[in-house]
Amino acid sequence: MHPTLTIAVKAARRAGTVINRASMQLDILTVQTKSPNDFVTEVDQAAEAAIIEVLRDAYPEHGILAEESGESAESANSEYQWIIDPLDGTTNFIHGFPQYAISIALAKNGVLEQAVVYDPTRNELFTATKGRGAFLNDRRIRVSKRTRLNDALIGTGFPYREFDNIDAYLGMFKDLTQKTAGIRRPGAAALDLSYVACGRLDGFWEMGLQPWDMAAGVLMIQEAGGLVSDLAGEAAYMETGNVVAGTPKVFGQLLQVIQPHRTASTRA
Ligand code: 2AM
Ligand code: CA
Ligand code: CA
Ligand code: CA
Repeated sequence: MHPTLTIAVKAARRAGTVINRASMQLDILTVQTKSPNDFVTEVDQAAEAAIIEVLRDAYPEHGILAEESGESAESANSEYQWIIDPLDGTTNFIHGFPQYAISIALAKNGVLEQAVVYDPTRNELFTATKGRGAFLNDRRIRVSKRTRLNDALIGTGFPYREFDNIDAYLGMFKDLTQKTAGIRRPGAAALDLSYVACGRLDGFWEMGLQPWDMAAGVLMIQEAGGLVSDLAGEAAYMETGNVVAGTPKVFGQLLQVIQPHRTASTRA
């Protein structure tokens, strides 16, 4: 394993310990509301602090972009940036619904190089290094061999914030319920993307994501032989927050169903 990835895995496992311990006493959890429908707990913050401590110790000059603490002072000058979601799926976590993960990615000059997504409830560790493939624990993973949208199981996330996009989203949803084998909404985008990478899902789409929701999962899919784009079929997903992904064949068909539902504010 690349030494940088080893550090990222160490950071993710530390956060996993924090989260697993807290999951045993959810009754004493303090939930704060950042904005309507957007929750944060002391566990998100403690997990993020644990991750940043490990990364800073190893790479003090690297920049950091993390959900709960924002962008570090080093980010402006460093060619390296860590993109961190310390607890992806906070709503699930709060409810004891076991579908959440830690997501850590490293970008060099904006290009994703390393990725870790760790599911602490199942002890599943997804990793990827640019040009070196993707892994689940010690096993090499590939996207599924499914070729037809009709046979495909597709993951998604519902809009919860930018409700101006909801009609465009619901149009896509309505169409896809009739053109796929099924749609799943597990609730943690980083894990959903990792599930595409290992073939549990054949495709995925969501609108309004943040960079930390998708950075690690995107590299995971690419290194597993899948395709990722924004709604225009281009690569601006980190900027627009809209992402479409899948096996090479399913991806194209998914994009074709989605595209007619785009609006002026959701072109890409
Ligand atoms: P979070 O738990 O790290 O905030 C995509 O659905 C992403 O949106 C999730 O991975 C989740 O990341 C984020 N999100 C924030 N608030 C949400 C909510 N109320 N319902 C669903 N997802 C939410
Ligand atoms: Ca959040
Ligand atoms: Ca998230
Ligand atoms: Ca989070």
